[in-house]
Amino acid sequence: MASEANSSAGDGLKLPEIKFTKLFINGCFVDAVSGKTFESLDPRNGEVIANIAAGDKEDVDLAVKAAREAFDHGKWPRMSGAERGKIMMKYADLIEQHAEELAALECLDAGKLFFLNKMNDVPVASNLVRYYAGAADKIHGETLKLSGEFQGYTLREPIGVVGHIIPWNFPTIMFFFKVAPALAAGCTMLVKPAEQTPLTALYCAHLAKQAGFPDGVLNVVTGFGATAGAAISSHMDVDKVSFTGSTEVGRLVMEAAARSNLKSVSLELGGKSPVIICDDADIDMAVELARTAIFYNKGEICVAGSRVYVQEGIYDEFVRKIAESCKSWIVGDPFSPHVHQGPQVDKKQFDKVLRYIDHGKREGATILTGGKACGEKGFYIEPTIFTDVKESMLIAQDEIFGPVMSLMKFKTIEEAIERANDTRYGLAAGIVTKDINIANRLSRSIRAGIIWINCYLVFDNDCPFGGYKMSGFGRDNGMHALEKYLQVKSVVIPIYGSPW
Ligand code: TXE
Repeated sequence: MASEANSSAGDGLKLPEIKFTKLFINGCFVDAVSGKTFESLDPRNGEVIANIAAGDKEDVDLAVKAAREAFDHGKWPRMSGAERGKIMMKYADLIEQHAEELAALECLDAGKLFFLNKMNDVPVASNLVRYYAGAADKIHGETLKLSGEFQGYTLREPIGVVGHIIPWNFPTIMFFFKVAPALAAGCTMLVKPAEQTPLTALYCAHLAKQAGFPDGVLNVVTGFGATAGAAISSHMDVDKVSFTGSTEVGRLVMEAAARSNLKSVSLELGGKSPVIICDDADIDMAVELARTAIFYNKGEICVAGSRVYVQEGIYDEFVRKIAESCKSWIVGDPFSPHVHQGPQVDKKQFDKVLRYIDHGKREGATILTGGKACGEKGFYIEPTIFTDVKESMLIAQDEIFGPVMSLMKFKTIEEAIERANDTRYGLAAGIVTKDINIANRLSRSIRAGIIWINCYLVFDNDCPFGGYKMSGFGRDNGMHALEKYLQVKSVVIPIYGSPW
């Protein structure tokens, strides 16, 4: 189970030992049926971190069988919500106690900043589990006064066996975005982490065992999308698939669900989010906000503020200041506390981002800062800003998923609304203004699932998150996420005895 990685990280931190590399099915770590493995790579240098079990259809079948048995005959869906909540609270404590190790694994596997993982991502995960643990005993239906001499009530029951297919940009948070509400609802499940970042999901499976979840409730099948992922979305015995990833694969997941058993589907997909900065904005604050909105997590975040619209009165000053501010944005080893931006997750994403940068140059946009790879090895890219961008350009339409901002000038609020909505996506938007009327008008007019006014990237357990348009449907976080994992059953009873 153990394997070797590089023994040192930036600033003298010791790299974590990799203890879990096998599939987690029915409470045990097991090899893939085929015996095959795949390499998980360190994005700092492209070197192999560990060989991970490559799950395929047969392994998905075994995990679904375990989850089905745990759902149909096991304790988990039949326990009181309070009992489920108690085990989940223990799980949250364990996640918190292992924050250092989880943060380091995430850094190694995904190139995400170690200190942010530890201070943000892991606490977000444990708090999510606590939030839904608290909700587990508050799932109730309605009483219904029906016409005629009947009364009724609704039951909200767990939807069944859930398949969660998750991406690599926030591996730990995504795991719990999906797993925590589904556990609270009483579902059983399997998770397929992204092939780029399997390590924290396996570690979290081990912690689930320690927390005392019955075997089969939570299974993890590592492997590739076209094999393990597709086996989940087309499985006849999976009741729901919850997916976060690309719009292209979201479409495949929905098609597979339709072709198999019409399982319920929720999709959280890509984005091309606008940040609108009005003439009355505090420019320094707006610069800081816009910079973080795009470069946070190296731009590998579905809500990245990749299109920045600045009103003409402050445009020139904004351009000057944001170019200046990029000089202090440090790209380097994500284990170092001084670094703001680590490497892109893998060579495929690195090449994709560089291709878009080249395309932007060829389309006639102007490079204000960055524009190329940096470092001798690994997948590092300079924070890049384009000016002279038009909506018709590919860099203004496609989700680049890297540290690349398109900066544009606008005149009127009507124009800003029109251009902000000129996208097939609708995940998030930012507005910077001191005028409450403009803020209200913009927030009502922009078609996106979350609008941040004078802030950006503010998430909360209680704040629903998901997309409009081709950014998908269904919500993570908040009580809305719990709904995704519940069915409503109506029960009807005559008031004065059976009429038949
Ligand atoms: O995503 P995929 P990729 C966007 C972003 C990025 C692009 C490509 O623009 O550059 O997608 O990234 C699994 N059936 N986002 O190629 O392929 C896969 O194994 C079932 C936005 O990595 O969508 C992984 O677990 N599953 C996004 C998950 O889907 C399949 C986060 C996501 O991978 C499958 C990530 C299939 N046929 C990328 N093919 C966000 N919304 O945050 C793949 N998968």
